[in-house]
Amino acid sequence: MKTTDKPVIFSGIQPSGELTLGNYIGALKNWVNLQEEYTCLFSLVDLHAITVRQNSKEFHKQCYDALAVYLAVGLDPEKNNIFLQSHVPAHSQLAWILNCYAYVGELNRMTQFKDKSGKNKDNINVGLFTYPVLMAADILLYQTKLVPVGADQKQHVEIARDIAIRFNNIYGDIFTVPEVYHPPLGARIMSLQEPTKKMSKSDDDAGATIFLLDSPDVIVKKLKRAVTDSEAEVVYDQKNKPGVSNLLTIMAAVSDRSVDDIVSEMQGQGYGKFKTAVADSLVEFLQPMQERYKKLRDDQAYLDSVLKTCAERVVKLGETTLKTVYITEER
Ligand code: AQP
Repeated sequence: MKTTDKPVIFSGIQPSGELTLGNYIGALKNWVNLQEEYTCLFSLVDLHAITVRQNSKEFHKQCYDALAVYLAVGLDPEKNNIFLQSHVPAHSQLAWILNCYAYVGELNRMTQFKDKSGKNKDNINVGLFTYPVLMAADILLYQTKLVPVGADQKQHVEIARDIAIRFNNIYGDIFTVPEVYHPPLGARIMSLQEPTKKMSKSDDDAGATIFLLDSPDVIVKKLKRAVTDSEAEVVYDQKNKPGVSNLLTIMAAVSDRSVDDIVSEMQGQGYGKFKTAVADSLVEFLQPMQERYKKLRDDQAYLDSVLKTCAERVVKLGETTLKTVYITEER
């Protein structure tokens, strides 16, 4: 089944807190690069975000903050569909059906479920468990070809593929089987404090994460505190020098340079100078984006119009697949 002539991309970010540099390098940057070649659906996946308890007033604000970030990094709402997941009921409708084609055993293997249920012991809700099925619905609803995400989401895209293949084997060619797309550089940006752990929105140590709206002063402070190692040589070696390698990846990604180029520039400079160079490149990249963000965030009417116009388009796109699935199930 086909929805448009161009192949389709679907991806999303949870508006569950301030967006991070990990979200940018692992996801948003690639969305911007791919937006010309594909029919793109970029969602603020609010239904996923409520699998962890949110403060409703704060959450409402965060949805708009994240929308303004999407636009400020360069996603064009004229060319792309930028929308709140909850504005398109077909996501939940298809998710229920797919729940009946997903197995408890395969969901039990999901590392994100294990991590998050470990972190939220007082709220291990069913939504957290079936999260990958809702994500499969997000993807399969639009006959998605490519899912550009960070490395942590690979397992979820694989389960979406498995469910699509399983459904197609029973009912015929209903769903496009999606492929995962990871960026060539920066599929897993690491914590600045524990560089063997993913940089994350909800890290207890705010110094571990660069937020896209951090001020230059804060960025400089976080970089100064970033964990490296006891040597002083700027070399890319993920296994033995995870902190330095992470900083090299970050600098390369935001300045569109190669890691090798930065390594040769930093020969004999020591970690102090290296960290200053990383901070400078981050500030240089983030400042103009933050200027655009401020203007966009102040224009509530514009943000509302983007959500409304895109949701109208997306609702129609989603209906096509859902109808086919309903008819198929009745056969
Ligand atoms: N550190 C990262 N490196 C590369 N890509 C990353 N992504 C997230 N962190 C990194 C990618 O960003 C997209 C959206 O992520 P998400 O909102 O589903 O998850 P999250 O940012 O990890 O946030 P959570 O789950 O709300 O909370 P935390 O971070 O506290 O666990 C995805 O494409 C993801 O790969």
